[in-house]
Amino acid sequence: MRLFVALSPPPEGLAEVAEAVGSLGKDWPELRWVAPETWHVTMAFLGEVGEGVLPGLGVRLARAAARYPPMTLSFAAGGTFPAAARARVVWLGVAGGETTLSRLAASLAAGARRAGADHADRKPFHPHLTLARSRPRTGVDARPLIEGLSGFAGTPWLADSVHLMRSHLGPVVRYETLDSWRLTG
Ligand code: 3AM
Repeated sequence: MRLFVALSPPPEGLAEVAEAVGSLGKDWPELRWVAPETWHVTMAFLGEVGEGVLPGLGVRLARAAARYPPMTLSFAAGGTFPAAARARVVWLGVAGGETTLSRLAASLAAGARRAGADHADRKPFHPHLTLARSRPRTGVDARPLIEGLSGFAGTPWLADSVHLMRSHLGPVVRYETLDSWRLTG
């Protein structure tokens, strides 16, 4: 099964983003927008994981979560992967948490690795909320969109849990929450 670990921002925070993005999104036929009900902040991508790994994985992820405190985060400004002139992914940034957020991400990834859920192709951690992906493989020039999102500053929210998520790929991607752990450090 295809797994990742994520934060689930509260509905109020996501509603704010939906409102900001809704007005900007209409003029971008080259972008596929992610359905707001599936929005999340990926902390660690684990890739394909065998079912036998799940019990150990749960123990390791729980241990990592127990070492970090809840963090106040907020959505702020837009960005892209790679450069905005040929964007394949358009996202909203996550502010706050400072080094604690990236240390939590590293601990979750290390715990997963120790449990046997290793994903070799690991990119540097850059917390974000993916809003849209380009239809052309070459990407789109998303500079006007990023400009439109540059002033966005959402209401702060408390990240107090991490969730183990399963992706069900298909014409419509669906995410299933397999387990959740509170940040209690
Ligand atoms: O949270 P977002 O949507 O940015 O892009 C995928 C998604 O991130 C990412 O994992 C999240 C859940 O699918 N993802 C998919 N393949 C990946 C890979 N090979 C990946 N992240 C890193 N490496």
